[in-house]
Order: sequence, then structure tokens, then C-alpha cells
Amino acid sequence: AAKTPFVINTWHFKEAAQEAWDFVSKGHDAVDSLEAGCSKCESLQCDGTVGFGGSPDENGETTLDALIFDGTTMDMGAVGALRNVKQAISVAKHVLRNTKHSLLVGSQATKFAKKMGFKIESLSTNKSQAMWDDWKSNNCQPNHWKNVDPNPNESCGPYTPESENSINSFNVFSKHRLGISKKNHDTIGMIVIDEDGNVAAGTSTNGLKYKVPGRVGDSPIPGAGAYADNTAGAAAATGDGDIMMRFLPSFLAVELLKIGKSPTEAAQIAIKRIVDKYPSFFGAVIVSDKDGNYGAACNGMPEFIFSIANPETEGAKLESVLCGSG
Ligand code: SD4
Repeated sequence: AAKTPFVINTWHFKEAAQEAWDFVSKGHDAVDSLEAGCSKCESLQCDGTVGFGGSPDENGETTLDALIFDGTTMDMGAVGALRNVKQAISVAKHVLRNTKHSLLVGSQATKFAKKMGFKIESLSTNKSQAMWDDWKSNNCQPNHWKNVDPNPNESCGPYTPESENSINSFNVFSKHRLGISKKNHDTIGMIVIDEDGNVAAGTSTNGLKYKVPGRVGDSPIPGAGAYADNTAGAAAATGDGDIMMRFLPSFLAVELLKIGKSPTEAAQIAIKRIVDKYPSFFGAVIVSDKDGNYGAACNGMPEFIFSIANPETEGAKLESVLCGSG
């Protein structure tokens, strides 16, 4: 049975998979279809964790990370901590198409986007403002500093101690994390294979709630947030990016495909590499080989939901895998 064209993306973001599928099944290439799919999530503000109006930083500002990796040319475009532009994945595509660079960041990425014709506007909404006001008024501890006590208060959001692999903080951490993981901390990571066998992978996210201003996660980092190589396949990641980027799980998974591992094995090994060091790590990797066989692995949540579409599925549908205990 035909397994390509093919779309897979993290989480229950079925609308994004459907949009990418609508593009790729009509003959658009992998990069354009991936842009379309991730843009859908940006405009829907999927789960409040993709696009504008989510994850205010310590100063209340929303900034965006996005990446498109083209497995045909091994070229990429990405933005980190992009300010004041809603269409992060499209700005990333402009970096890919119009520059010899790979990654632009912060206010200067904004200037680049302006030059490319993007609208400059606030990424805050009443909701993100209220979220931040609430966090401020609760006297929450900064969430992402080392050696700070865990926040007792739910509305303070996640606490991510560096020592989370120690047994003591593990319990506090994983209890907290499991409760909030779905709402708090999701990225769209997507892989698209087009009719010609071109493979693209990418991500879009507003990162982490109450992050230290200037923080860039794994999502725009090649080999961390996503990676693609037409000769093997692609991978994309979601989860605790500060930890994930230290292990390049997407790069590792694609390398494992190259030495003959299945997509599921590749995903499992990439996650295990992280879990061996950080047992309570929260995250997941999706992997596809170049023929549209796919798999996923995860940790720190009971199960991980992802969205797929191929010629057999009649549009986008959800699937899931069970995770390691974390
Ligand atoms: C980050 N990896 O910025 C992203 C967030 C995420 O599920 O994927 N959460 O760390």
C-alpha cells in the first residue's frame, strides 16, 4: 500500500496535519506543505503553545522559535526568540529561501522579517497578559533558575530544576509536570514527504512559560528540534527543550535510520539516550523513514498522541504510543 505522500506531526494537532496533507496531496513540495501545516497551528494558537499569545517570558513577552529543514538540499532556515511577528514558520522559510544563513534570532530576526514584508505586531493577548499578571501577583519563584525552591502554587507553572534526576526533586517535578504537560509545553514538530520523495522536517513553538528572556529552546536547532535527510528520513521532537538540545535526538534518530534501525527503534533509542541521564525528562520524538514508515517514543507522560496522514488514512488521524514511566 502507498505510504507516501506522508505527513506526521506531534500531539493532537490534527488540523495542522490535515492542512499539510491538503497541500502535499495536491502536489505541493515538502517544504511548502510543512510551512502550510505549521502555519495552521500558529494561526489556531494550537494549545496556546504554538504561535502568538502563549508562554509569556519573565517579562510577559511571547517570543517564537521555528525551523524548516529541507532534506533534499540539506539547507535550512530558522528563527529563535523571534519578537513581534506571528508567522514564525514562514519567517524561517524566508531565511531558508532568501539567505545563506541558517538561524536568525531576536530583534534582528524581526528586522529581517520586516524587510521580507511581514507585519510587526504584538504577540501578547489578553490571555497571555492575564497569565503573566497572575504569575506575577502570586509571587511565584522564577521557574527556570537553578537552586530555587519549587513553587508550591499551581498557577506558578512548571518548575524545572536542573537536579530533576535526583530522587527528591523527581517526585515533586513529575507530579507537577504530568498535570500540566499537555497545556503547558507543546510544540508542533512535523515531517512531510512529498510525491517526489523530498523529505522536510520542522517545528514551531512559543517555547516555555515564564522562561528567562532570551531563552531559545531546541525547536529551531537543527538535529535537536528537527532533522531531515532524503537518503534516510526525518525526525522531530517536542518536550523539555533545554534538556533535549543537549542530546540532538532528531539527528541521532536519523543517523540510526541510516544504520538500519526502524523508525520506532530510532525514536526509542534517541529518547533513551536522554532518559539515561534525566529519568524524569518530559518529551517525545517522531520519526519517519524516507518511505513513510513511522514511529514515535516518549517519556514523562502516560502516552503521547501524534497526528498522521497518508494515502490510506483519508485525511488526518490521531495515533498514540505508550511512554516510558518518567
Ligand atoms: C521548547 N521543545 O521550547 C519546546 C517546547 C515543547 O512540548 O516542545 N514542549 O523547549
